[in-house]
Amino acid sequence: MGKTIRLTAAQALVRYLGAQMNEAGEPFIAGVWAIFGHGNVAGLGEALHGVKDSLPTYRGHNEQTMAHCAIAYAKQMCRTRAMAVTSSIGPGATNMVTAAALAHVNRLPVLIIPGDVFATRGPDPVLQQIESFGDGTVSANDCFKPVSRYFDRISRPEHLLTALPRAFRTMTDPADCGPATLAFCQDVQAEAYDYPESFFEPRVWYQRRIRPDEGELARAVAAIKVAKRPVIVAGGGVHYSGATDALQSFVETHNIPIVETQAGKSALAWDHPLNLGPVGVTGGEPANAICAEADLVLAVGTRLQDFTTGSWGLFSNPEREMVCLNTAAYDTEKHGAMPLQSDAQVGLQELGASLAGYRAGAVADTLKSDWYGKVDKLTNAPSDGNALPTDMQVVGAVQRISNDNTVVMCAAGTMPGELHKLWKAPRPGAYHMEYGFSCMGYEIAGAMGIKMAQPDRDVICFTGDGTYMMANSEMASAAMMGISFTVVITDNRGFGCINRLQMGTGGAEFNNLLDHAVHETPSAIDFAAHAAAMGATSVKVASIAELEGALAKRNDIKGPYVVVIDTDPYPSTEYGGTWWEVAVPEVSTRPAVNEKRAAYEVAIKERNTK
Ligand SMILES: Cc1ncc(C[n+]2csc(CCOP(=O)(O)OP(=O)(O)O)c2C)c(N)n1
Ligand SMILES: [Mg+2]
Repeated sequence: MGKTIRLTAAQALVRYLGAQMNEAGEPFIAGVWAIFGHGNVAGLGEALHGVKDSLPTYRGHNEQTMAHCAIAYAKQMCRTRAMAVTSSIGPGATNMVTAAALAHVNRLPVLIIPGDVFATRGPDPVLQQIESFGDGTVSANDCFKPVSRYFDRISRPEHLLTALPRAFRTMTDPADCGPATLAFCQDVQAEAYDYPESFFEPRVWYQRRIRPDEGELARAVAAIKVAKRPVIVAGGGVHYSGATDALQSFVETHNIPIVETQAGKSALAWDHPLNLGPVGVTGGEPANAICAEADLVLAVGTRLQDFTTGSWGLFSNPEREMVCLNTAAYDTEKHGAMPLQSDAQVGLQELGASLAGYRAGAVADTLKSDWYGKVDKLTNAPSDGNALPTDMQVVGAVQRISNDNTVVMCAAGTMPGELHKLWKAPRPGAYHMEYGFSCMGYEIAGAMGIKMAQPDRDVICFTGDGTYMMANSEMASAAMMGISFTVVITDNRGFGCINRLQMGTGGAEFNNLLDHAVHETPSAIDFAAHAAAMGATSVKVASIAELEGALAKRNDIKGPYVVVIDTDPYPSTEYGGTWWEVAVPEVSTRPAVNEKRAAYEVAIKERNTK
């Protein structure tokens, strides 16, 4: 037997984390976000202190948002690095369940280490312990099971010998990628064991690049070769695979236009002639027109969620074939698609080699110029002295002060749709949108994670008042750690996008805008003062011109910089878009609802007969 080393399980875990490398020779786990409690302070906390110079520990303010920061970091790093997040048992742990779900939906790596109850059960029930009457093995951490790609409970020190490699395999496997949760029993963290020294030898986790199966490739090639009007739907997998160059050379060789999902946006520069821009419910007219007519849809690295497919109403050519190129087998057969399981980069290269000589027909270039003419009109609209600015004008102001180094980010509210439609992303990675879970409260922590991933980038976060109110406390972490990014708060005094959706489904305006909510005193939140209280530099501006002026100063400011502007909750970009299925009540006493229900039934029928 080889040499062993006596360590507590917590010491073993942190030592193992430090030895896991990515292909570039960097530690795969860049740092650990931690909020301690009785479930992790003595065990894991003490162990983390021992390695703090090589594996930094960061102190957050909320477990969910610490995890959002970690997830945004991994997304911006295209999954080549990740962070760990640890909490105590009970509420600290369950606070991370939402973030785990976010990482699960978006296929992003994060190592979640909640403390767990005593494996010995000696002191049961401990503070914060859930007691299941019918199952002695259940703890609060069982909530992570459906939202983790790998879940394990470390109830003996030697469990780490199998659990940790599985967790890393999961986080570094492009197909399985997602959150790995190791629920770490409090007593086990502190328990010593003779670990084999070989367990801690440095290990490199290489990105697996699955090559296409010959038969799948041949069938996909045959389908593409006969296509007259093919289109590529570029998803997040294009970025994660590092396939943006491969995509560009593929489309240029074969003259195939691309359209971009929220996660795929910036796969090609916005002004590349073959980039027809945003697709789907938050998409533009060029992309949606080409998708409606396409006889072949090549979906690359996309989960094909409803915002992309227009609830499967968009790809409406009756002759249409769909090929799903995806590293995850699960995604390759959606909606009867022809599977092409492969890494995006390698898959595009191999498809390209087999398609030699194939070129699709020309795409009308007026589609794009018409669209961007409309975009510019909205984003550059002159201020109407009396009216509140629109969110589109805010996008325009930010676009004008941005440059090639800027990364814009967002997750929920009005802005994801506006940015998808209107933002002109100049290069891959310039657009970071969490629209798999579209989780309110991702933004501020996420912006911090992006800046930690790419300290030289100019990170600009868009957030509505609603999502700011849901989770903002990592602003204080960013201020404390001197992490610089810009936050644009569009304050329309409520949940503007949901209010519009409510009206769009025949509903009465109710419980979304603050004025329409039960209140005694009208809500008037001073966001600039609030952000300043947490250590941010902040300013409230009264116009689009002032917004531009304030944003132009952002490079001189250290730490988070918050610019607040009041906007009109009602207008949004009406151009573009496509049907989105939102269920409307079948019976109602309100005529507006009945009218929308009738339209809904027509739309479903149309979709189902395509
Ligand atoms: C955690 C969470 N809760 C609820 C929702 C549903 N939702 C999506 S956007 C939104 C309102 C966002 O309001 P705000 O941030 O002010 O953006 P606005 O549309 O007003 O610009 C709500 C409630 C969500 N996406 N995430
Ligand atoms: Mg709002």
